[in-house]
Amino acid sequence: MTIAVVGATGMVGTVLLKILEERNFPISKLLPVASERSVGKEISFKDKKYKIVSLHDALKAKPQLAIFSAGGSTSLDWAPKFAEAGITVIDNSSAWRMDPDKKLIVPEINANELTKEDKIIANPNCSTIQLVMALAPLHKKYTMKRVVISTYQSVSGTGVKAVRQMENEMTGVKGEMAYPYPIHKNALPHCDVFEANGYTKEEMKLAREPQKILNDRSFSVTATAVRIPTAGGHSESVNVEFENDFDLTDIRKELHNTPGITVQDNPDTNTYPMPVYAHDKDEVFVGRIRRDETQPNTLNMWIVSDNLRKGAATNAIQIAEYLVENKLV
Ligand code: A2P
Ligand code: 11C
Repeated sequence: MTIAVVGATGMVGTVLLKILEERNFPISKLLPVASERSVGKEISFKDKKYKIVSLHDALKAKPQLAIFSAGGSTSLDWAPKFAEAGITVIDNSSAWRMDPDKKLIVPEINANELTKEDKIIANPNCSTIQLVMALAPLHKKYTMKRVVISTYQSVSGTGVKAVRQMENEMTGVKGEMAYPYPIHKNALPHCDVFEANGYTKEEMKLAREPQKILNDRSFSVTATAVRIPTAGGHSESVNVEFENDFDLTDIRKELHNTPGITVQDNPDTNTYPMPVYAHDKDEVFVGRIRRDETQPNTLNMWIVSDNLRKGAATNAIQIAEYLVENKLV
């Protein structure tokens, strides 16, 4: 099929192209799209060179599928135009996630909601995807009441400018700042912009998106999102209170049996998930699984995943694969 990748020169776009190639996604024609600044430049895909095209030209070419990862405003402006032309859009921005008419999909959890009529499909936020991957099987079995999460997020989630800021600071080079403060040797309790309630937008994505994905508003999530000077993935410290009691062995077994999850949990051998290990992998890694001894039916765990892969590109491509396999596109 003909597929457009919008934001092909960006942090997520580059990984999207790499994973489309790795998974041998059925592509007869690729349309790499970026801003007017990049039109005409070349990118490589499967040993061939492709010229970057504009959004206008990509729309005119009428691909069957377009994966957008070029920021919220590009998606707000252009996804409806593509959809009106009959093109199915998988959107990686936050633009459509909480729109009641759009589905928010993590394929392992709710791909079965998708139909041919879904023309704009939202990909959840990176920190949400790895969280719900671990919560979904446990919620099914023990029923969650409340989740308290603190994140330790990679600079790659902010984009190319932030990765460059960290590298410049590490090597003592003066350059453009993506953050209001240095990130090297620092931790910023500030991911995305602040909202009126004092939380950041990233924290509110973590509060709202899991309820929509799990189609259940009976549990709540409260979050603190922190940017740390790491590049390979996001980490999360998660405390979950359930309605029902659990056995730790069963929790490990549930997670172990969940496709897409790898349990790394052995204090005797210092085995636990870390961004350096999760980097460039598609799984969600879970460890430090232990009972919260201060409260009944409550669990602590540590979740790590590559935010550019399962947190963004891999999840979007899994949605595309589901659409193709089920003839929905
Ligand atoms: P460009 O490289 O031409 O700026 P990141 O999230 O890593 O910053 O990348 C953002 C991606 O979105 C890049 O590929 C960027 O292209 C693309 N992009 C930004 N603005 C637009 C726009 N108005 N139309 C199309 N693509 C855009
Ligand atoms: C971060 N979660 O790491 C962001 C990146 O809503 O898609 C992705 C922003 C989004 O800051």
